[in-house]
Amino acid sequence: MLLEKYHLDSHNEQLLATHKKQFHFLSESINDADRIVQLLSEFQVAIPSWALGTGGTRFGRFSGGGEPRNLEEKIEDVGLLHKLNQSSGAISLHIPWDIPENTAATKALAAQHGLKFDAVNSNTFQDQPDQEQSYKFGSLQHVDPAVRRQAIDHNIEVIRQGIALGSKSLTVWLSDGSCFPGQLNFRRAFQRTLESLKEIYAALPEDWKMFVEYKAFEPNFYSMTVGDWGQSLLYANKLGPKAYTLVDLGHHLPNANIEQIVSLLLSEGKLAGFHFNDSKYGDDDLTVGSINPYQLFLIFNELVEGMDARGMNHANDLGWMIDASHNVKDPLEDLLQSVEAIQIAYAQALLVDSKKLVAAQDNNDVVSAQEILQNAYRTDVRPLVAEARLRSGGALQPVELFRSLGVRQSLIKNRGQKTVATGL
Ligand SMILES: [Mn+2]
Repeated sequence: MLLEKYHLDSHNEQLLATHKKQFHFLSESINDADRIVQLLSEFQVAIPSWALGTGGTRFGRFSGGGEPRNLEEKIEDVGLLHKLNQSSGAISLHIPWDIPENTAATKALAAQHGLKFDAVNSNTFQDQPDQEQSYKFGSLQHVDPAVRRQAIDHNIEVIRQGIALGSKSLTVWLSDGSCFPGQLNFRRAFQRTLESLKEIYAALPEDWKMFVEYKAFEPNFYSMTVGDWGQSLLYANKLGPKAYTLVDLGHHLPNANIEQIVSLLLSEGKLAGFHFNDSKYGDDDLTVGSINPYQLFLIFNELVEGMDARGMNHANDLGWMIDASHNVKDPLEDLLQSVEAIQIAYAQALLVDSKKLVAAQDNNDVVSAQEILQNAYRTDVRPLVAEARLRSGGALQPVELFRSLGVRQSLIKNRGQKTVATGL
């Protein structure tokens, strides 16, 4: 074990006095500190199996050393994160990058680390070595029924794998679309995709959800067949009550008002959940909160407002997952930063005085409305997040402990310098 309980205890012991001072100071200046800490403790963010190695770009990939070599090691890495922050209690598998060879053993290993299986993700955006039909011109939209059949069967197989693991949702992200005008008949491509999705939907167990993820561009650059939330919502509405729209923060055109999209999807009861990341230009997949933390806060503000309006449970009624990866950071340190950024934005959103905000809105008091939001956003809530970790048995400063224990060095020693995690 790279991280034992006594490591956590002695780390927390050293930081405890300073932390307590900061926590008490903050608790006295806000309402409901204990309630916020409790909600933070309950809030779990799923870690995708493909984020545990270096992401790379189309120009290259620089392995970081000690990357997990198989599914078991990926589960161990997520277990390590969860031990540090007590907020990463789920893993999301991508199939066929991660196919459990022995489902019972995989499940048992995850349970040993306190992990559940979040949404399972299908992949019809690249060809696998042994596959008969090519996805070069799309999958569920393809003009050839044999290609569509293969893509549908793959999704149904992913559902089957998910059932065995105890997962409850399937995320479908399609790269289908076109690169040039005239290449595709939009209406017919939509219809074919819908018919394919209907077959997959029919294979969902009763208590499952299907998440239809959209993306504005890339790898297709003229049209995407599920290109925005309107198209995703069309599919979800036509499919039925188990189908929802999934929002990936990086999948919009620049300057899109994502918080408004979230608000409306929530009020329609069609928001599935989130893929968190951050971006400067496009689908940059950068660390959550690293570029635009105010936007993240505004999104959480709509989430909290919208979920409360519908009486939803913040922790369980939507799917929360990180979908980020890149070349330059230690993937585990990066994930710790992402989870913390999510918790900070959530805690700030919980601080918003919603009654006062409604009163300001009803009086067209624009200045007060902005003050209310920014008072919450400018509160340093990190002591609340740290207190939630402390009460749950995690580390006060996860990245610091990760570094001081030399976890990466141990992983390199155990797994080797030149390991490559499965993925793109
Ligand atoms: Mn995504």
